[in-house]
Amino acid sequence: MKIIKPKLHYDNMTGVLSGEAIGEKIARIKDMAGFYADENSRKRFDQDVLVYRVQYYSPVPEGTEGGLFFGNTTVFPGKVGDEYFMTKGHYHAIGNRGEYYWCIEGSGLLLMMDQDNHTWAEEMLPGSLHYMPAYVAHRSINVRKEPLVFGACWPSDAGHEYGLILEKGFGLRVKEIKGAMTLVKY
Ligand code: S6P
Ligand code: ZN
Repeated sequence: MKIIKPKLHYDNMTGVLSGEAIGEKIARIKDMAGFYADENSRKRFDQDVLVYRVQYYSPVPEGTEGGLFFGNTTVFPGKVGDEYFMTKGHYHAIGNRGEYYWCIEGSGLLLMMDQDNHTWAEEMLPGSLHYMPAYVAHRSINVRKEPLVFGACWPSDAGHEYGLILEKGFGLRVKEIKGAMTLVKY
């Protein structure tokens, strides 16, 4: 019997994936219009600055029922005005799909919001594991001066619903106020 060599490699220390069918998604300041409280500060920023980068393995086409995607996200350190760099945040387009995150490097907060806008935060630190139930939006925030790196695994038909987040916000914002990380209402 032929033993097949692995086609994919995952670096446990850094979360970096290598091999075939690995995609990348990047978000720069110019891609974040409408997500930060201080839109004027965002407009004044160098538009090409990287806010976060996602690397993911898609063994099946996006939208395939029953498959799984596996990836990592690096949220770079920085602030727009007094608000820390963060991901856009999303519900899954197919709302009844859950997801796992695990923190690899750095530290931050994972904000979660249910459909009634009830919002809560979990601390992300190396080794923390986070389960996001169905119908719960998720956004990750880097509250330190080093990159925040976390892994993720989600259903290949989950999709991303960003429009609702732009419309109704995320319940809480994470800002640096008088030198301290502070959660404020939207
Ligand atoms: C996908 C998963 C992550 C995020 C990534 C960027 O379901 O939750 O890969 O896509 O962290 O966040 P966002 O909110 O810009 O998609
Ligand atoms: Zn997700």
